[in-house]
Amino acid sequence: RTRSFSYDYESYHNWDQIESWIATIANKNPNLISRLKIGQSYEGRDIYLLRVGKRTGSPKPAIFMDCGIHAREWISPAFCQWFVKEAVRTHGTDSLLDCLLNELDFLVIPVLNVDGYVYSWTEDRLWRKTRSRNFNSVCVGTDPNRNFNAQWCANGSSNNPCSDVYCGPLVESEKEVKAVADFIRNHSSIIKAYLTVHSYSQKCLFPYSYTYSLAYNHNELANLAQNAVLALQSLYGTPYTFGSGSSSLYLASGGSDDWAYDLGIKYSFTFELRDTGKYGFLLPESQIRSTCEETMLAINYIANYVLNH
Ligand code: ING
Ligand code: ZN
Repeated sequence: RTRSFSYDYESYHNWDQIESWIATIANKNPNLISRLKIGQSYEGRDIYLLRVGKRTGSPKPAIFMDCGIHAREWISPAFCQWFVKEAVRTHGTDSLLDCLLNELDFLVIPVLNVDGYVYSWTEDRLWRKTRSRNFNSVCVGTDPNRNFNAQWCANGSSNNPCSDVYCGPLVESEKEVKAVADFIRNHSSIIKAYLTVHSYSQKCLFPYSYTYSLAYNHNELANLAQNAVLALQSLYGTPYTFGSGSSSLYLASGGSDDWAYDLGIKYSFTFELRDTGKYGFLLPESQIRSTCEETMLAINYIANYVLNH
């Protein structure tokens, strides 16, 4: 009832390949996947969202997940593609993911910062930001994960367009950020969890990053993150830590997970996938499979928890 096709999930793919993958996987699996365009990038590329879940006729809760906010973190889009592939592959097998897809939808953005992703393939492998032009500066781009409306442009961000953590000229100035924020606002009643996938440092983070203050359900988030990390580690023993962004990584305002949390999505997590710095953003393709397999366990754990709470 689902149809697979040949695609190498253990290689990194350029945007042209990912864009055609998005079309194909949606077209071949209409009972499980639908494709939406949620907006366009600064350079005019389409931003896609895949809704993954079984059609039931009644409205379902949803878990939102984006990949590729930062251009150079190539393992992130590889993971979102792996996740969708696993939904197709395990359809009808009574696996945990298959059962979850009876009850909820995953709303998956395989690559959010499409212009930056293209640039990281063609010009600068370590590019992070968007590709929007800046007024009165030769420097290009805004950090999309400093551009959300969460104490925008305060601690851990810069108002210098040449900085890699430039917050942008205005909140949601980036078309990519505006597109995802509008989508989430318009679907906030069904979205029960927000997940965003980055690399690297092997961490499961939750609000807040913009302050050292604790989230009101901090203990629940810490417990959930701990169990998600334990599930992940059960496969290959990959060491992961967890905690609020500010205490576990650094103070950073304008991040998407803090914004989603303050909008009312009480389960909001940033995953920082492999590794811890040996290869950093240049994670070898030989680690895609193991990284994605272990991460699936954490995502499935969180989804199952959220569905039952
Ligand atoms: N890390 C994130 C960053 O944007 C983060 C960490 C998470 C910041 C949540 C703010 C909010 O810096 C990477 N690797 O991009
Ligand atoms: Zn990142």
